[in-house]
Amino acid sequence: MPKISRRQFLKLTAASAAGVAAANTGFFVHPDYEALAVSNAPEEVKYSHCVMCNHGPRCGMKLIIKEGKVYRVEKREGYPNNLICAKGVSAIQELYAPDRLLYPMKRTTPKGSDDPKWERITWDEALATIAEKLNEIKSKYGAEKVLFSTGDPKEPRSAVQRLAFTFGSPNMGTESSTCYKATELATKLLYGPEWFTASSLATGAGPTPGKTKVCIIWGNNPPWSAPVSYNGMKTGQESGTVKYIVVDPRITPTVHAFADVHLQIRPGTDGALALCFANALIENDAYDKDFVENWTHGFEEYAAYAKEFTLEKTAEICQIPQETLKKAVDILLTEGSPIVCKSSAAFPHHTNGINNYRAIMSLIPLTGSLDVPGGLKIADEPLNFDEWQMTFEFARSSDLLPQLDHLRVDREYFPVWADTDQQGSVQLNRLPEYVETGAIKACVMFGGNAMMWPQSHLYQKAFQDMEFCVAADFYIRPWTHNYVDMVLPAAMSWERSCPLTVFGRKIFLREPVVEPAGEARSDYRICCDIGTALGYSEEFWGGGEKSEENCIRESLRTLKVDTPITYEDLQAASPGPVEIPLKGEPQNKKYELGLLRPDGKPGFTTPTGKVEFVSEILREHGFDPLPTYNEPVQSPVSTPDVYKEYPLIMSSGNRVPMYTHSKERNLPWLNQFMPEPIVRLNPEDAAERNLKDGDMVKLRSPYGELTAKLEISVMIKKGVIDMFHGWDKANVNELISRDFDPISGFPPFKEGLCQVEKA
Ligand SMILES: Nc1nc2c(c(=O)[nH]1)N[C@H]1C(S)=C(S)[C@@H](COP(=O)(O)OP(=O)(O)OC[C@H]3O[C@@H](n4cnc5c(=O)[nH]c(N)nc54)[C@H](O)[C@@H]3O)O[C@H]1N2
Ligand SMILES: Nc1nc2c(c(=O)[nH]1)N[C@H]1C(S)=C(S)[C@@H](COP(=O)(O)OP(=O)(O)OC[C@H]3O[C@@H](n4cnc5c(=O)[nH]c(N)nc54)[C@H](O)[C@@H]3O)O[C@H]1N2
Ligand code: SF4
Ligand SMILES: [Mo]
Repeated sequence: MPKISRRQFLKLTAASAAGVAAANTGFFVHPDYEALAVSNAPEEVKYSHCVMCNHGPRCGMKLIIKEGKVYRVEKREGYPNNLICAKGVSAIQELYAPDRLLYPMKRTTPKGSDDPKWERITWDEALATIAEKLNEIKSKYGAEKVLFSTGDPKEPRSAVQRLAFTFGSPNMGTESSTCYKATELATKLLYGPEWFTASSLATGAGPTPGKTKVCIIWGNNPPWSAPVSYNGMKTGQESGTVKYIVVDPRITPTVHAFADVHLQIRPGTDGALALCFANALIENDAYDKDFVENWTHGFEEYAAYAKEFTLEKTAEICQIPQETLKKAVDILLTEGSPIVCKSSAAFPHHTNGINNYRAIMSLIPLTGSLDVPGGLKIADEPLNFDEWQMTFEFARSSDLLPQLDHLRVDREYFPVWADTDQQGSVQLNRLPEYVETGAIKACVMFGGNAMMWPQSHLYQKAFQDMEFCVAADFYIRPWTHNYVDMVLPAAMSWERSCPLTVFGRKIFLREPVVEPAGEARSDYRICCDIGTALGYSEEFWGGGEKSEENCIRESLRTLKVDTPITYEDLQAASPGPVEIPLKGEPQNKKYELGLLRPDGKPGFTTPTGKVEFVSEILREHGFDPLPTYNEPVQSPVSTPDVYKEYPLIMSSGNRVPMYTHSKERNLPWLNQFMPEPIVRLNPEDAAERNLKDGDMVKLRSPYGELTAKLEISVMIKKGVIDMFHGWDKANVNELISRDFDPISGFPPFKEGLCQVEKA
């Protein structure tokens, strides 16, 4: 039975103030493990899914329940994703953790003080206070001054959008301010702002067995960050016909599992590498002339620019040996197309992130690999679901948002983002400025985390300076909640039924498998309760216990399908799905068939109607329209003076298998694998500094410093450090600059400069 140290246990139980569950034993595994193990109570089987990573894969789970408690987690056969990793099994500890938030609480000391002295309040009091404060701000300053937000938890999004837009604020922002949306934006600049095409191409895809010739994996390590997608990629590999190029500054499990060639690149220089590949393909006549001639815009300019990126120059920029680079180029030239690029939502964490990514993704049209078998496929007949699985109509982004769009808080800072966003997801990274200028005065957040951002203290101050701030979460997280006025207990995945669980064309009903802990309520119910308290009873069905069912019914009512699907249909099919068949056959080359544009004409939704190597949207906004390669804002090349004092490149937030962002440090089953923050350094860099494995080291940047334990590893490229984010007492984001990518507003999490020395 796993044990936790006395220190960890004290940490867990320290939070057991009123409203937080008390620990029952010193070795926290499961509150009733021993009793349930010998209990003769009948076992019930129920079905749900896991949201322990980022509400992304949603691996199916068969749950064994005894005496009303989840006792065992098993694989859910027949579910689209049915892998269960260590984090998935630990969802039991997440559910029953002794420090779970159980009741609404209001603070009784000023915001920002070390101890908010939380006081339990009733839901009635909480809802009345929220309604009074928000309505007061609305009448004094305007509804748009209230920000609605979600963090990495994606599932609450649609309900929070519905709440924001009904209230009259277009200012709903998500963690996608640092994740995914930049890949989507780069894709929109290539293919046009229409969301369905962009979202199906944004992060690329793995190979199709027997069809794909080359798969280039750019900065993505799925064995640790997405085991489900790793399994899929393995299947592609089994055909034996795909060649893999892996581009990563670290020697990851992905490199071991796949790479025919590993390009151990200097962080932030991928744009140069992609342009070098483009140049080689063009110079050797190995590109798709037909596609380029008929369906693309700006080829001549792009080809002329790419010419600058010779093998020699690129090897130097990217710090890759020229012979290794040549091997990769030879694979591209000899294997032919279609190719696929597989990347990740976190890839553009660079000051030149958008343009690096545009350069990468331009290789798809250049090689004629768009929407052909074995290439990057565009979704067939996409359903009108919002990104997080209620309909656009449910989220009210189709009817209310367009009328509110002019009140967006981000347009002045990030106009390309604002102009191409159809869903209502404002860029949040300038939150300190929004609050400082009075553009935002209050916030309602669901699963927010102030440590998500570079120089987190500015965001903590922003929450603190607002007139009112309320947060719904599973736990009280001091690094965020010390700066808010009120916390609300949110129900976890197994305790709730919203949103609908959609995989492609399969819709599953998720029935709650246990009662919510304490007075926790699901995010959908909380939104309906707040909406009702604000005076929108009709839009939120009066809130209350039937809120989730009402939300599901509304989503199904607004689902655009020939044969309507009802709640009862889903119940009857459960635990299986209701599947919506395609009307026609899956299509290739949908741009030829007029399936990508609202007017039904062939082509794309870009200003020119073609794939834009040279972006007219960027030109219109005064940016260089080419996928230009720019050095990171701080780098050995662009700031040699800073580099003298900080001679290491800081790569932060590369995923570790046992944690998701700031979560799960309170779960003993996971915490034992990495009980404290570590900084990884190459053996040569460590030797130069006289450092030993396990030394406590100081990590410094021009912006701050922290202390962590050193792990010496050949995994990381010489000259680069590797540190995970989300550590309360060693928050690497305090060391990162706020030099945002000027197009996407994304922070440079993976390219700044730093130094490591003995603590
Ligand atoms: N330095 C650095 N910083 C980074 C990154 C990096 O690579 N490097 N990555 C960025 C990326 S890609 C992302 S996505 C963000 C992470 O985004 P964050 O929002 O920072 O993610 P988490 O730390 O998971 O915090 C989520 C919070 O939501 C709560 N929560 C979880 N599920 C639910 C739910 O269903 N309902 C409610 N109400 N609450 C819930 C959790 O308890 C937790 O407090 O971080 C970004 N920050
Ligand atoms: N266990 C776990 N899983 C997660 C998460 C988590 O926190 N924990 N977070 C989830 C979220 S929100 C996201 S967005 C995804 C992220 O998923 P991924 O982006 O796949 O995350 P990583 O596994 O860190 O892979 C990124 C790889 O990029 C490399 N890299 C860093 N800088 C550069 C660069 O400049 N160029 C190139 N070519 N490579 C670079 C790193 O060395 C690393 O191996 O993971 C999701 N899954
Ligand atoms: S990969 Fe692991 S943490 Fe993520 S959904 Fe699946 S089981 Fe849960
Ligand atoms: Mo992310």
